Amino acid sequence: MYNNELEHHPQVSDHAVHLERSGNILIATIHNPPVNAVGHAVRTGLLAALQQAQTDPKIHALLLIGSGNHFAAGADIREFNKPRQAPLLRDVCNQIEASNKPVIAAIAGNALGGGLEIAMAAHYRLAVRGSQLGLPEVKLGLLPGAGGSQRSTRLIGAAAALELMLSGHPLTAEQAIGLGLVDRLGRNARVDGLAYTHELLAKQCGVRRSSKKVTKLADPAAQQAAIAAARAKLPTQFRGLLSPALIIDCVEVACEQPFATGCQYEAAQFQRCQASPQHQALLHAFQAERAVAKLPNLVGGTIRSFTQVGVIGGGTMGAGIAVVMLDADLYVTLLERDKPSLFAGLSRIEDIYRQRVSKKRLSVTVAAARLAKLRGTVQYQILDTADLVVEAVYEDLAAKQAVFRELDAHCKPDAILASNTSYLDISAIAAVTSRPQSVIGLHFFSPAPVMRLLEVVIPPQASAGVIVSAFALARRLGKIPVRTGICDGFIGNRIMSVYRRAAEAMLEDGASPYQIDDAVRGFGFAMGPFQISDVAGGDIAWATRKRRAVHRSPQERYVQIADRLCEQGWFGQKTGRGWYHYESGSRSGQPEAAVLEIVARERERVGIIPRSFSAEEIVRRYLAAMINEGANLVEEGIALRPLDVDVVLLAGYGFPRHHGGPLHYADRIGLPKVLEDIVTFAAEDPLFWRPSPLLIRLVEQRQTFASLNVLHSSH
Ligand code: 3H9
Repeated sequence: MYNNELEHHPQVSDHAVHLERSGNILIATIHNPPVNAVGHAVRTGLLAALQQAQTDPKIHALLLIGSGNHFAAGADIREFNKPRQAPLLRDVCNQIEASNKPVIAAIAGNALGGGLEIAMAAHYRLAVRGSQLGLPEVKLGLLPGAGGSQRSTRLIGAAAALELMLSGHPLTAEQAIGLGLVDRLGRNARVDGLAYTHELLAKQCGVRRSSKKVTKLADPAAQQAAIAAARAKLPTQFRGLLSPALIIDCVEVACEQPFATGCQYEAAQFQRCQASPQHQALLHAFQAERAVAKLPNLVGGTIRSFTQVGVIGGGTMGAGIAVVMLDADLYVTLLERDKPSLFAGLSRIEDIYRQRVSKKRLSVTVAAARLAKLRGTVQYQILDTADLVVEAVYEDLAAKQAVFRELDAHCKPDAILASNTSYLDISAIAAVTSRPQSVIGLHFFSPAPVMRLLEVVIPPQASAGVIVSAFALARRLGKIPVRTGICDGFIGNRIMSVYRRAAEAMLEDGASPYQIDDAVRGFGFAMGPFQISDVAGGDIAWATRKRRAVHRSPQERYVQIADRLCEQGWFGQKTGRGWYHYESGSRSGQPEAAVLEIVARERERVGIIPRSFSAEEIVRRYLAAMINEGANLVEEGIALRPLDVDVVLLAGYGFPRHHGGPLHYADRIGLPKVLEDIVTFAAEDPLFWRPSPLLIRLVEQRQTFASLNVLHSSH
């Protein structure tokens, strides 16, 4: 057995790459938890392994594996903003390929980015079934920078390489073998890797250099067609993005130029990407999405386990939440007030699974297994074993309090009681129970199974155990949890109501809804505010405006145009008319002359002479409103850090990821500039454009929002 032959050689073992010998094979294990990122120590360790393999005549081959659940998840992103330290990954890969003794990579878990580049530089590749092989650099605004674009094109051809690099999605081992990216499937990286290496040695297979492989490039016309097809998609799929365009260029060079020229070209493009604001923004988004799940100010608390979940209310939101729970393998009991509502709720859930099956996103068997964990009830006592209950009834404090009184009476003492309210005071809901420490807000976004954001609303009474459990649950549900304190609208909806008001003011002052939507899309949002209103239903925001009317200051500028539309029954897509009109059943709207007439009449009524707006000014005002309110939320302690605001807008409101979120973007354009804009706008509406005290302070101290992220994260 190969395992019994293992010898350990601590004298050559580097901290991040363990070396051991198995007969005439040197095994190098990348060990850099949590994800085996290829940092400086790993690169140095790999070179030491190569050196050992080259110089020791008893070694005939080098086997590369990873420890834990990963082969290697890519270059170490923590080194990105530091000076580069030799050896560079590109040189390590080239030396691996140049080895005179066969190098075999045996992949288990993730081989991503630089991790896959190492594997592609090796002479042979084995992958454990189910492992993931990908080049996700594009998601960080980068491209493979260690020869990956050149080797992948040679190994799998331009079309597959482009798909791998432009999508950033990993291939499974099974897909990778189909493409020729790996040579062998296995069950265990070490055991099967050793067996494969022995087999290669026995057959005297020798080295096989990826850079020399030409068979996949044999048909230049096919490669060019793949490149042209990818370029044609740039304006629609990757509008305004740098790295996708450069990835295509690199593939083209790989098809036409010698390997060394291609690598030089790739290195130059990698550096261009690395220096771009897009990379900084995407890196910030990646790191911020992980940082939000950390709660630096929280002490203690034990994570509870979840098996059974109750969901109160089977409307769109409740049904969606039930699906999220079922998808996470939890047992779900849906409670409704009467049998007809219960049947309607249960069939909504079934419909979601039916659609997934018909779209081939889920197999019939898996859908059936998930639905088998669902039951319905109209009696609260059935929820006595639930570990968590999420209430999703309509937004009415009294109705929610009534639900929580029932839950308090029937749920077990350590159950977590959560409300999905999108603006009500959770403390007032908790107050009707005998256990306010167990009450929390879990604000899902619609459609709940799709949207990754989960605002975790934390009332002051909530216990540490409840909070950490909610965050642990979010991870299990595949959501990005962001802590928020209590205020009307929490982080996301509060900011949205402000930038919507900025958009409506521009509308009344002279911009058309179509011009505003266009400008906002031009910045990178998928939709503008008026399109979103049509999708969400104008009646929802109308109800909120009516609710807030009693608290509205008479001095506040209130634009009534949206109300005029709603009074006509024009609520958007669902009524076939809103800011746009929709041909029967169509989801794409057309500008509506009648809307422009209403807008003109309203301007006349309030005595506004319309003026023109450039797209640039529209975006500047829209974002200034967003940034200012984001700063207010941090100042008030509703959001823990600026990065929490960024993640809410990125994960829940379609803020373009390559701008990193509103507060990251504000840092980039410069806070003095943002403040100057707000002060200028304030001349026309001082109540709305009140600069946030935090923004003023940061400008005075010549600081950035990012400085507050660092402060809080190091607690
Ligand atoms: C690249 O390779 C460039 C090269 O082509 C060229 C170079 C010249 N480095 O996501 P998780 C941390 S670009 C350092 O929660 P999961 C992460 O921050 C890179 N750290 O786990 C977190 O830390 P913390 C291309 C990293 O199981 C912890 O690991 N590669 C890195 O849900 C756990 O992460 C990628 O883009 C890294 N590369 O998912 C892959 N990756 O606990 C990026 C993660 O302190 N990574 N961390 O918050 C991923 O996609 C996921 O992390 C992965 C695991 C799927 C691996």
